[in-house]
Amino acid sequence: MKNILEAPFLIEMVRTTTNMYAHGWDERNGGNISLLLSEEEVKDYLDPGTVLREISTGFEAPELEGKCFLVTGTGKYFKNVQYAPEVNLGLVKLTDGGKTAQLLWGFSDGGKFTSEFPAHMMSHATRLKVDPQNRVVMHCHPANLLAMTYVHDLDEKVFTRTLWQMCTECIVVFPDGVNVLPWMLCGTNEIGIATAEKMKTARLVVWAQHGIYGAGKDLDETFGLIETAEKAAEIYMKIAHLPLKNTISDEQMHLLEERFGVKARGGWLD
Ligand code: 2HA
Ligand code: ZN
Repeated sequence: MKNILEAPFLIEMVRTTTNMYAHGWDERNGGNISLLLSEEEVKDYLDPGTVLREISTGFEAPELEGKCFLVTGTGKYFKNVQYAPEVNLGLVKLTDGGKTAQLLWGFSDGGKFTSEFPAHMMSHATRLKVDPQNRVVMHCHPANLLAMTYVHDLDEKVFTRTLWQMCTECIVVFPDGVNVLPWMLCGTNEIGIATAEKMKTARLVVWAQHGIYGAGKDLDETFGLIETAEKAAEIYMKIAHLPLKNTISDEQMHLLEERFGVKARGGWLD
């Protein structure tokens, strides 16, 4: 067996958590990531038949039966992942219709997956139906997106249009827009179900007064998606209290759609 600490997926996960911490998106134990891995990717690094522990998930996800995920641990700090990946990360395989997670590697201090595991797994199940290439669900607490949920209308179309208007590239990066959930209790199956429902129509879901979820085909792309939305929110928070003199018009948005071959969410542009 090869050393799992040298696996490309593990190196990328360590780099991503470290980078997210450096961006200030994951204070203390804030944030969590899950990365779907193929059997092909893991087979050289561990034996899927060797189960260290079985952990009950508290939900069902039959669509994810037999699937392996590298996931951040509950109560663990993103800033520490790079120093002790085997303590702060775990690799699990879902069995029993998603009700049981078999721990194949990691969580070596007896820990377990993130408290937001339901939202992650339910979002994976939803996004895989929309896009079979989806591999990543990422949650974090970027300051400007969070700030925006205190002062901006939470209507999804209005919220998205504001973000699109803040940077030219936004509509190109997230033409499907941003969905928004009102404040809900985190860590529950209920917020998991609600998040997954919102993931049917967009890869970004804001949790008002809490943070954001992003989904994508790899860690880099998903990071970039959240990074772009957070940049737009930063511009908004810099200008919201000033008289607005200019913006990006819907006509200009249509030029971007044409130039970059994207289509904005139906009916969200005039
Ligand atoms: O894992 O971010 O939403 C800590 C959180 C909970
Ligand atoms: Zn959170």
